[in-house]
Amino acid sequence: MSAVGTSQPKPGSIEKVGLRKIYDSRGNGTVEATIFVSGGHPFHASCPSGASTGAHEVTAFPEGSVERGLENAHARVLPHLTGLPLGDQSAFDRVLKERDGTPNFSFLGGNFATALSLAYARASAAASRRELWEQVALELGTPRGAPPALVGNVINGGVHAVGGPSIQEFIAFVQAPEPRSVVEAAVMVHREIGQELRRRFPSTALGRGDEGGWVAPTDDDTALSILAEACHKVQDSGKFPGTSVRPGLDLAASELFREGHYQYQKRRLTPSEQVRYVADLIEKFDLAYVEDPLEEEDFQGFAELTGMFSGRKAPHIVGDDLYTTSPERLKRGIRERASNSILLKVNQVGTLSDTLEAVRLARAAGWSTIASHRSGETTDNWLAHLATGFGSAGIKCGVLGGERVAKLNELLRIGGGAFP
Ligand code: 2PG
Ligand code: MG
Repeated sequence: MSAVGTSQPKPGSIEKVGLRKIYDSRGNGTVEATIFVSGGHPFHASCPSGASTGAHEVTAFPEGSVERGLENAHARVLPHLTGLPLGDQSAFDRVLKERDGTPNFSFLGGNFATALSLAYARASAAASRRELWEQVALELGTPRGAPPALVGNVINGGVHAVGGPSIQEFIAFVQAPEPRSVVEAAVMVHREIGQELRRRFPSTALGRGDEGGWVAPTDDDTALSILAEACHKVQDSGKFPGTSVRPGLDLAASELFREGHYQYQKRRLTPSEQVRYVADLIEKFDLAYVEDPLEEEDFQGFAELTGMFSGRKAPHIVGDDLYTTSPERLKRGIRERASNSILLKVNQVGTLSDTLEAVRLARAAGWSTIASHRSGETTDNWLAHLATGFGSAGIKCGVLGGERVAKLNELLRIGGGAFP
């Protein structure tokens, strides 16, 4: 982070940097960075990986290999990090970019850059005796407010599941004044859906997909009705006063787009039919959240859909693959009014600094931000800190599975509250 005031304790400097190959929740190799600061204290951060990756994301690993990333990092990057002072995120991230020397981290790997950038952010926050979320909030001038809503994936489809619906994610969008209700209400939606699936498919083996949501042999329409029903049930249960529980979707439409059409199990739509279809779903199911309703190059289709909804009733219309967290692509989206929200995934762009820039741009445009996990996750919990520090409207995360719960439990810690 840049300067945080003169009365702060003087931050230290980087003594040594280590990298280690570790494994994500799909069993794929990824990377953990460790930054040792003067005095020998280590700060770790690891990086998740996507499956439905956007075409404009930075390269995750050079030549698709964690080992090659380790070699390249040791040869050309790590020696230049030793001795750097803590407390200047943009300077640190600039060194990563300069030493990488490519426009898209194809030498170092965006996942290496992400792990390093976040380990550095952790070390810097600690040097200023702050939590990571506090440091980020200070950098952005984020006021303390309600916790982010949980954008919780409860039914998995698309490339995150085998034998499920074509739409990638059926989401419970849960908003509450404090994080415990957020988490408990989302878990209750997940359970309700499990019960309903058991009732409908009594002799089918049901499972969970990559993000911990249910996988069942349903089509999109059935999955959406089951989701909406479960959200209503939890909302009406009276157990969570002041809490709003509404359905949402990540269509991950680039994954459905083939030869100019959106290809679902049971329908094949032209781009303009797709806009109408999604608009109808928003109205029919009162969706609070719609991510990637059109494929990743269709700024115009996004703008058409966004233009149909305005004011307080407008759902979050969120660009994920459309923007890939890139400030440049976001600027275009803002100019063209393509959406009203951006999904933020640090490893799509490779550094915390560029992600902070995307937050600033979105804020200035009056858009919401949603800080997101990836489908292949580690147990690291920095996402909870970023969602809070960014002042994001939502944290996108699965509801169950150790690597998802790690972030939700961290939200409870950040949210404060009394012990125990
Ligand atoms: C998405 C993400 C996370 P992946 O499309 O939004 O839910 O999936 O990490 O596979 O890109
Ligand atoms: Mg997405």
